[in-house]
This record gives sequence, structure tokens and C-alpha cells, in this order.
Amino acid sequence: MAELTESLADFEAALAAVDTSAAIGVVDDLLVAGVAPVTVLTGVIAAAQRNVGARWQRGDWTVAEEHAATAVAAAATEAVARHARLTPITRGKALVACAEREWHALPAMIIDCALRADGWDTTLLGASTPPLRLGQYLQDLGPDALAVSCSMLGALPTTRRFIEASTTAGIPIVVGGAAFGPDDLRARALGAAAWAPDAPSAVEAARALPAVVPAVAPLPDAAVAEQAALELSHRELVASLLADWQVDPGLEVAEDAVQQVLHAVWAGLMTGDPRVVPQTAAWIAEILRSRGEDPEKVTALGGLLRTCLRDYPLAHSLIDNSWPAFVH
Ligand code: B12
Repeated sequence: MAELTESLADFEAALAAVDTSAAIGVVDDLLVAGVAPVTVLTGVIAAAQRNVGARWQRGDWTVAEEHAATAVAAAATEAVARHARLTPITRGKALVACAEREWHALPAMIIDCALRADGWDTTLLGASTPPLRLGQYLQDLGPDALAVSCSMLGALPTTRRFIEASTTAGIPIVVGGAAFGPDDLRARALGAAAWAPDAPSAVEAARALPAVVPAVAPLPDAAVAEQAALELSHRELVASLLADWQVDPGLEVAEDAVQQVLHAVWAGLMTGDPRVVPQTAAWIAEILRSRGEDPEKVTALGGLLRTCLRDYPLAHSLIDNSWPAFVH
């Protein structure tokens, strides 16, 4: 849609200039022209945000620039939400949340807004909700559905705890976000009733949810125990990998890379999806390359992981089998 391409360019310019009024103006114009809220959310706000991420990943934008742009995108999403709230409520109650440790609140805001525009009576809990607090909300609000957004692999274990709490109460849960990867494999492994890759399909998935679901079956004991043990030793593992990995000591993203790779191991154990490992290795290679480091240092990181995970047999074999031999 040519109109949307032009609006996306204007919206991106507003993000770069940290011009909240201009960003809200772009989305308001589209809504007034009759473009559906969900199309504005997906085609403009989400698309622009992903480009913001690409700029940070390439090192073109600082974290401060990324934060400023995200605040503008959040204000624009709120403008779409004001419009969406005019829609009459024709469906049930939905709770929209991020798992504990998940600070990417904007994707959840977008999903909340898309569901509200489809007639759901939504309550948005925002970033990083502890499972105990979620249990309280489930009891107090008695929702018909729960929607959980998870961008970081490290928040998949707490997402699983949400799924346990929600299905124990019979409430179906739909999940999405970057941490789930490109298909429903991780979502199914964790016991979600549905997964969707974007806002329009989230709306479809929520409509198709069953009224009641059975409690999820337990995950394999050995994998759960090993993930818990890795979580307990996380700080020491991060410190040891950072001490031994020979990258420029001033490279700020080294810690993100090391955290992320350990989180990928957690995610691989919890979901049985080994693709998290090469995907994370490729992401690390990309951030190294964009900051002038040799991406081949990813190979060395794989070696260090094999050593530091030797007491964790499942994690060790996950790395052994899935760490790429070469990263291009
Ligand atoms: C903004 C941002 C932040 C902000 C978030 C602020 C906020 N209020 O949301 C802040 C600064 C807090 C942040 C922090 C971090 N971030 Co960040 N962040 C981003 C960024 C640029 C945009 C996220 C976003 O809003 N995307 C737009 C949304 C709408 O797109 P989406 O997530 O794909 O969502 C769509 C679908 O997935 C789906 N969906 C999403 N949720 C749901 C839910 C349901 C129920 C359904 C059905 C569907 C669904 O529908 C959405 C709309 O179409 C991304 C880049 C990117 N590519 O997304 C990085 C990114 C996610 N962050 C990244 C990283 C590394 C971090 C940090 C570790 C960095 C650091 N050291 O600070 C921390 C970790 C914080 C944490 N523990 O959560 C990496 C993750 C790398 C990886 N391999 O996973 C990314 C990809 C950047 C990059 N290119 O490297 N970040």
C-alpha cells in the first residue's frame, strides 16, 4: 500500500527526530482516513520499531537514541489505543502481559491495542509481571483469555510459569514475540493454546481460542532441573565467559552477547528447540561485525561454552550439536 509506505517513512523520520507530535500526527491521519488500527500498528509502528532495533544492532544508534525513539513509538501506540477504545466491547475479557524479566513492553501494548480494536475488554499489565502477581490478577479479574508477549529468550522460563498458572485456572493463553522464533514450535512445547507472528494474526488466534483448557502437562524433569541450575549459577557463568572471551574489553555488547547465549541455552532446554543456538550465534556475529570485531570470535565463544557447561550434560550437548562450526 503506497500510502502506508509513505507514512512509514514519515513515522521513521519522526522517531529519528524524537518528534512525538509528528509521530502521533502520522498515525492520526491514517486512522482518520479509515485505515484499520491493526494495520497502523503493524505496518507503521511495529515496522518502524524493528528498524530502530536494526540501527542499534548495527551500532548506528546509541541505546539513548533507541530509548528516545521507543518512547515516541509508545506515545503513538497510545494514540491508536485511544481510537481503539471507541470500539464497542463485543468479546470477553483479555489480560495482556509480559513475563517476568521482559522489559519490551511496546509489543504487548501493540497486541493490547489490536485486541481492544477487535472488541476485547483488555487489561494491559505492562512489562515484567512476576508470576505471583499474575496469579492474583487471574483471580481478581477472571479473564477469558491471557495474551503474553515475550521478546527475550531469558523470559521464556517465566512465560512457562504464566502458562502453568493460567491453564491451572482453565484460562487459554496465546503467546507471541521475538523469543518464540518464526513458528509455533516453542509455544507448543511450553503448552500455549496458540501462537501468532504479528498483530493481525494475534487477533485471529485470540478469536479462535477454546473457552477452557486443561492444565499443562509437566515439562521433562531433567531439562527443567538443568535450566533451574543454570539460572542459579548464571552470574558466575557470565563472569567466567566474559573473563575468558578475548574481545575488546571496551565492547559494551559483550555482556549482552554472553547473557543472551546462556538464555538461549535455557530456552533450548525448556522448549527442545535447538535452533535458538545457531540463531543466537548469528546475532552475536552480527553485533561483533558491526562494531569492528572479527565475527569469527563466535567460534571461540562456542569453545568456552563447551568448557563452562561441562557439568550440565543437556546444555553441553545442545551446544555441542548446535553451535555453528563457522559463522559468516
Ligand atoms: C525498543 C527495544 C528495547 C527497549 C524496550 C522498551 C519498551 N518499552 O518496549 C529497551 C531499551 C528496554 C530494550 C532493552 C533490551 N533489549 Co531491546 N529492543 C528493542 C527493539 C529496538 C524494538 C522492540 C519492539 O518494540 N519491536 C517492535 C515489535 C512490535 O515487534 P515484535 O517484537 O516483533 O512484535 C510483533 C510480533 O512479534 C508479535 N507479537 C509480539 N508480542 C506478541 C504477543 C502475542 C500474544 C502475540 C500473539 C503476538 C505478539 O506481534 C507484534 C506486532 O506485529 C528491538 C528490535 C526488534 N527487532 O524488535 C530490540 C531487541 C528485542 N532488544 C534486544 C536486546 C539485546 C536488549 C537488551 C538485552 C539490551 C540491553 N542490554 O539493554 C535489553 C533487554 C531487556 C529485557 N530484559 O527485556 C535484542 C534482542 C536480541 C535477540 N537475539 O533476541 C533486539 C532484537 C535488538 C537487536 N536487533 O539486537 N530493548
